[in-house]
Amino acid sequence: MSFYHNHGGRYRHPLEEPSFDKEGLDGHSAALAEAALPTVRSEEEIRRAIEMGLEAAPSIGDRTISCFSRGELPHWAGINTFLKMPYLENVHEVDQYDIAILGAPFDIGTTYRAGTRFGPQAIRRISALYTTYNYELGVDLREQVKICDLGDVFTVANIEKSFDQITKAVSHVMSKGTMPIILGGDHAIGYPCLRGVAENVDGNVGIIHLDRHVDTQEKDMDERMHTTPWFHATNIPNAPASNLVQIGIGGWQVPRAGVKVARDRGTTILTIHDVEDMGIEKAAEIALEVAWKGAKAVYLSFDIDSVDAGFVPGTGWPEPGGFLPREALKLLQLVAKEGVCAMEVVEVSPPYDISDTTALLAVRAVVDVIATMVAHGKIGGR
Ligand SMILES: [Mn+2]
Repeated sequence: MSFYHNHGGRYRHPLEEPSFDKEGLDGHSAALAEAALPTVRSEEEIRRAIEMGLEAAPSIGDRTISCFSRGELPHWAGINTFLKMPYLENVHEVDQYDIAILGAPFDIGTTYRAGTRFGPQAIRRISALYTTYNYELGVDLREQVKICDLGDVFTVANIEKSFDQITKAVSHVMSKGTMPIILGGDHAIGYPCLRGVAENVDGNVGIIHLDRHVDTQEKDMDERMHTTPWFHATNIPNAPASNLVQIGIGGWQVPRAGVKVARDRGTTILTIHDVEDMGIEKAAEIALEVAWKGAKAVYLSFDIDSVDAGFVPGTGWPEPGGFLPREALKLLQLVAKEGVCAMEVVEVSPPYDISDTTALLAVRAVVDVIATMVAHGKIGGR
C-alpha cells in the first residue's frame, strides 16, 4: 500500500484531476497580479533611509537596512504618521499629494464615553502594523498614490470654535484638489467636515453614512453633540437630505428626536436587517443611487460603532448587532468604487479599546477605501 492510502483516503492520487479550478481562485490571480506592481518608491525609500539614517553596522548582512529606522521597517519602530507616510509640516504644500490624512482630536460632543480625542493617535500608531500592499485588491499604496499626513487640527475646549477650525482645515485641503481623510474624534465632527467639503463642491454633495445611530437631531442637551451632525449638514444648501443614505441603523440608541427629523427630511435609512435581507451588494447599490442622485461628489462617513460592539470595544456608544467587520469593509469597498471626495472615520475611543482592535479596524476602513479608489482609477496614478 502506497503512502497516499494511509490516511483514511484523504490523499488523492497525484495523477488524478484536481477537484477545483485553481485559475478561478482570487488567491491565484492575486499572486500573479503582484508581479506587475512597481517597486520604484520602495527602492527610493530604502536609498533615502540609508542616505539620511546612515548605513547599517558592518555585521548587518542585509544592506537595505539603515542604521536609524527611516521607513516601513521595523514595524515596531519609528515616529508614527498614518501608514508611515510623510508628515507634511507645511500645509501650503498639500496640493502635491492625492490624499491628506488629518486628525480631528475632538470629543466634547460625546454624550456617554469620552476618549475619542485620542483616536487619531491610536489609529496612526497601529497603522504602523501594515504594509502598503493589499493582496486581494492588488494595490500598493506607496507605489500608486501620494499620501501625506498633515497631523492634527488644533481643536479647543469649545464645540463651535473647534467646528470652525475643522471646517477651515478640511476646506483648505479640498481647495487644493487633495482628498481629505479625517480621523476622529467623535461624530460631531461630521458637520464641520461636511461644511468644509461642501463649500468646495460646485454642485450637490451626497452623504453615505454607516452607523448604528441616525445622528439627525438638532441639539442634544442644548449643544450640537455627536448625535446631531446630519441635521446641520443637511441644512447646507448643497448637501440636501435627499442625498443622505444611512446604513446599519437600529437598536436601542436611536433617539426619537433624530428619527422625527430623518422622517421629516426624507433621508434614506437601511437597517442591519435590510442589509442582511438584500445582501451587501444591493445595499451598496442603493447607497450609491441615493447619494449620487444629481450630486457632483459623495462624502463617506464611517462610524466605527456601525460594527457589532463585540468587534469594537473602543468606541463611545457601543451597540450590539451591527455589521461584522468583513461586511462593513465590503460595503465600504463597494461604495468607494465610484470614488468619494472625502472620508471620515469617527468614534474610536482608545481608552476603552482592547489590543488596538477598534483602531485597527479604523485603519482598515481608510486603507481599503483608498486602495479601492486606486484599483478603480478614481485617485492616484501620478
Ligand atoms: Mn454611532
